[in-house]
Amino acid sequence: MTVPETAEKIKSMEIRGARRIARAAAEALRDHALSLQAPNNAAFRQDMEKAAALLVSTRPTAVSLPNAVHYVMAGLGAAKTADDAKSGVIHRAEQFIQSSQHAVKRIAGFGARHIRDGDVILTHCNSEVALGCMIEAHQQGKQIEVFATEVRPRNQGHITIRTLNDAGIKTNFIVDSAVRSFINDIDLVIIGADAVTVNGAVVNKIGTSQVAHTAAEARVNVIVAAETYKFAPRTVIGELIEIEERPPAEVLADEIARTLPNVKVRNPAFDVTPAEYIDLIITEQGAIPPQMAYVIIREYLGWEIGEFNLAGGLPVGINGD
Ligand code: RI2
Repeated sequence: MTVPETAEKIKSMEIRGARRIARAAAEALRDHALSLQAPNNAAFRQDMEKAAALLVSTRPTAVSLPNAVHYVMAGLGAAKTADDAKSGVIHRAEQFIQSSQHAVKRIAGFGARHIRDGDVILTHCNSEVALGCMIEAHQQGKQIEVFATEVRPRNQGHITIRTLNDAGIKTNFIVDSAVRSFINDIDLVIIGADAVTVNGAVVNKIGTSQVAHTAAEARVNVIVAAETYKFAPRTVIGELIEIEERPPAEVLADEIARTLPNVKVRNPAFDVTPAEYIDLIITEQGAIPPQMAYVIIREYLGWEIGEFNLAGGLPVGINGD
């Protein structure tokens, strides 16, 4: 798939989910590098940077996207020729794709250990890693039951219940506003993340903070499954995560909205759950309390503060792995 095609599919959410977005961007950059016939290294770099910027501009919240792009673009490194730059980018893209697959498996393994036989689990939205934990526990023979929310307005819950159904897991499907009615039946909440900030706040699908708040009130543990590339390095220097606001028509049909001139439809796609409502974040490097998010950013993301391009735009590349 070309870079513009991938960018369009990410924007329209045909490709969605923080990990899938990141992976699709890495694949698009790899394929672009492969097909690019640049006359020299500078031209190659310039073209790749344009492609990277287009991909990053598609959705602002899921930090997995700029992190993946940053990782792949670091393959340009100190290359002196277009050929070196090309193989650097391809190598980094392949590495990212592989390590992302590996991360999902490791998180599933770690997460499953937190699920006990007989647990009733609540999940919100459609997170590949969160589902991976539940499926792993199920495959280990633990009898689990899941409550999955609908997830207005894009109904990602439909994808979640299909996956759970196909895995043979007993599942209850509820509207988002029914969470509090069922919270006393729940043993554990497991969700994914689009971004984790330096202070351990988790940015995830709209409604997540309500779920976590409700869980905290009922003393139900909340576990977040998130690969390290969902941690947001720029929050170290005070940058806030931008919350994407999507088209009003996702919430209210245009023909109805047109008849309501005094009504403005708001459609934020994500919200922020503070660290105090999260018990554990499970990464491929192990489980951490949210307060340790800084360590993940510092130790595993491989970004140094000096690498941040403070003027905005893409971060500058780094050398090596
Ligand atoms: P995985 C999704 O965002 C959801 O918020 C989900 O929890 C998160 O990405 C992580 O998904 P959207 O693309 O990477 O549906 O765990 O807006 O699959």
